[in-house]
Amino acid sequence: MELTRALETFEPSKLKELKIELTRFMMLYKFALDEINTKIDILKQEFHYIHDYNPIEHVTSRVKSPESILKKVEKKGYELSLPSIKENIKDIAGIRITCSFVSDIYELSDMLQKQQDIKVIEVKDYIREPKANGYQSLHLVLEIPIFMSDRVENVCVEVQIRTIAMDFWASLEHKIYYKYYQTVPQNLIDELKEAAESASHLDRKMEQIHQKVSELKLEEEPENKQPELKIDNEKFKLPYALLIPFMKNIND
Ligand code: 0O2
Repeated sequence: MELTRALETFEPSKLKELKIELTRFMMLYKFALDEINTKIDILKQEFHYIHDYNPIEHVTSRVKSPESILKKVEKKGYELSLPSIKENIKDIAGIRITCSFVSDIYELSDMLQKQQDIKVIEVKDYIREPKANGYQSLHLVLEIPIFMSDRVENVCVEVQIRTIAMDFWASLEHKIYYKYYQTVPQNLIDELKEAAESASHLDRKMEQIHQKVSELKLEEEPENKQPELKIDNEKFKLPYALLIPFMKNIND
């Protein structure tokens, strides 16, 4: 009630100024998400063309709502100002990538971390070291420059990379505990951890099967088949005459 009264006494021009400032602030995070999403999409397409296989199941992204930002500021006891929020809250822009296999997670993470315009601020590997409750995921905080009309701003994006099984567990764990403020009984904590271990076992099993099938596919490849390449679902046969000069270069 007090806040509503304070807002009523706020000069309209000041309120408008504040709204513009906040919009500019939030926009930066939206642009940072666009940049990283484009990078992920390029990696995904490149991977698909080269290896004829897509390591990414799906990608979701979100900008944290001002309400959630405020909650986090209060919970962590940060100063309530835009520079402090930018400095302290690294997950205002968040991307979640679901990969097919655990090895894809590390491959994708390496590819992102190697990009020249990306600065790695933090890596938390909850796959090698799962949280006490069983939560698994690879978390990266990446900083990317955003080129505005009059300035360059370095903006952080939190990237969470996990498998379908890890995502399944995390989504349901969140749903189960959402707005449950009591102490969780130990037997339920243990059962949830057991479920996370089962998810991890499933990941290992599926990856083993995937590797074995990939080896079988390689063995099956006919030796004399004319090579071809595929771009946007269009197949192009590669004439041997085109390949010979390249072969020479490789053999030199
Ligand atoms: P939301 O709504 O997903 O954004 P931080 O609070 O981020 O400063 P922390 O806990 O060290 O500090 O960060 P960490 O470990 O990198 O985890 C942050 C995010 O990971 C969480 O964001 C969740 O998305 C996810 N996460 C971490 N632990 C768990 C877990 O035990 N279960 C589930 N389901 N998700 C988890 P937010 O801000 O909590 O929420």
